[in-house]
Amino acid sequence: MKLRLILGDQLSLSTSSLSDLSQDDLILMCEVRQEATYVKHHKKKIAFVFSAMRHFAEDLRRRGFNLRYVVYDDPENSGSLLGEVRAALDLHPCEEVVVTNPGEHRLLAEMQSWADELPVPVVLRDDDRFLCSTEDFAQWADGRKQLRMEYFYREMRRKYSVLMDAGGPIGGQWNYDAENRKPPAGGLDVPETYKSDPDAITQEVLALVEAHFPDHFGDLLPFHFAVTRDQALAALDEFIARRLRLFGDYQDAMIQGEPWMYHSHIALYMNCGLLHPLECIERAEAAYHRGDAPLNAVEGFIRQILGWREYVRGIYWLKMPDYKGANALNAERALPEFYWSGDTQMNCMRQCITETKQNAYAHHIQRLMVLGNFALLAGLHPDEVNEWYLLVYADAYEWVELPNVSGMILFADGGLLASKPYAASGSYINKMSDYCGSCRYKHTVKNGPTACPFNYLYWDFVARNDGKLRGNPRMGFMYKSLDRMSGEKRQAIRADSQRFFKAMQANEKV
Ligand code: FAD
Ligand code: DLZ
Ligand code: SF4
Repeated sequence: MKLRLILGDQLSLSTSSLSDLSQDDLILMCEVRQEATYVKHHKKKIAFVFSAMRHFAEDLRRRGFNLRYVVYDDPENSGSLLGEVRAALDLHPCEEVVVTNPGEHRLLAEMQSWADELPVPVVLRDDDRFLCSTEDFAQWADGRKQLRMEYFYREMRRKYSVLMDAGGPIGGQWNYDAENRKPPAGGLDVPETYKSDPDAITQEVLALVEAHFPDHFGDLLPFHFAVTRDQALAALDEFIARRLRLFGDYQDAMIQGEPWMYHSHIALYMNCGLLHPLECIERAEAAYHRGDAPLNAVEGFIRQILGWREYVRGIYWLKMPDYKGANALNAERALPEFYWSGDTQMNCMRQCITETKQNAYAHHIQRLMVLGNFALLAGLHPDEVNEWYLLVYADAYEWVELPNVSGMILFADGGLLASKPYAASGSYINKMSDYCGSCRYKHTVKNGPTACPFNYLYWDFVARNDGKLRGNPRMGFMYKSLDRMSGEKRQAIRADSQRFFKAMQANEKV
């Protein structure tokens, strides 16, 4: 008899820890303070994970398996995973504990020491729900000077034979981004996101979250995430039928009052195990072959999953634990209070933070071009930015959050993931959104009290990091422009930035 521990992001029947499951084994699932509070997750994220765990447990019970499920408010709940494994072993003597490797390094390190704490061996198995194993990624990375996603992605396309035709990419190109990324258009009729009806299990979880996590960030209601595999599949199908067609065109567009745009909203389901990445890819590819969605949209969507998602996970396991402490640009500023309250005059930031608070979701370009770009330009400390991203989004686990934050937005890894910092001024945000029209700042004004802060902070960032970034070939153009600026102009940029930072740190409304 084996004890098989299933974590809140391992809700797949195909999880490796269940692969040789027999009827007399015991499956353990537990809602524990340790996991719910190691960062103060968004209320909706906790409700989602607990409800999905409880529904998965129901499914296992219906299939006739022995299950021990410890609810959060059980008076006997020890609050930790190890405590619950110990309690289960006390009640049900098992010859070993089997777990699929967790998705976060802190927990893997902890589990690796469990063998010393427990009377039986602990077997950790690979998480094979990903499309590239950590070993295969390490092999791909070995000896390469640069780890560019695009090349990794091409190999994954070949390996899984996705959108391939006679050994080459369908349509002759690997990447159709040149056709994507249109600015937002007026009069778009963006379809609603998938909405489930909370059942009795979810209602009970919602009451529990309200009672036990009142001081956590975010709005608990309305709650409409899928919490079962069938619902997650319905959400995926709805995306393919209604939004995939325009996914590429509006991938980088932001519209006020449209938090969901043409994105899929399935990362949270893939990341907790309700959907398998390959089935998402296959359904999108089938839509292309049926003629229901164009190649630029389908290729763009598939690249995010087969390329980016696998690539960032590979980077995480390749570079942890050192990756977490990386701070190549020596960014030291504290995260401003408005990242929690949304109380800022920068309309783009206010919109993206408010939507994050309401939905435990923001789409990629909001996370990157607005929230992330500001964190980069303002020199916010990577630890604080990482903690924020890890707790506010329902799809956030460190394996995917950390490389996106430290690598993609903050350049804290010194350029391992991105070839140059993703820094953008107000005019780019204006091009890709309709936020600037109702902002108290003017994206066309470069200096002074009415200027868009992204404008002067952009140049202050470039000037501040001269010693570290001037040598970057992709930054040459920026430094040429900086060198051409008059001393007066540079002085104005510095003064505006100092004034802004001073007010921000004093918690004035900036
Ligand atoms: P879509 O836009 O519909 O994309 C389809 C799928 O592609 C996503 O579901 C996701 O699985 C995958 N994907 C897309 N971009 C990435 C990427 N850069 N890295 C990994 N997978 C990607 N994604 C997370 O799953 N968890 C996170 O904690 C997370 N943190 C992020 C932090 C920052 C600063 C940035 C810039 C990106 C982050 N992402 C994260 C990536 C991406 O923003 C989200 O996956 C996406 O917004 C989720 O919404 P969606 O399912 O509608 O995605
Ligand atoms: C995210 C999360 C939360 C909020 N709660 C639990 C929990 O109570 N029990 C559990 O097993 N898992 C939970 N999780 C998911 C874990 O945090 C996740 O498995 C690790 O971060 C590793 O990826
Ligand atoms: Fe954001 Fe600047 Fe536009 Fe205001 S003007 S919405 S601060 S980019």
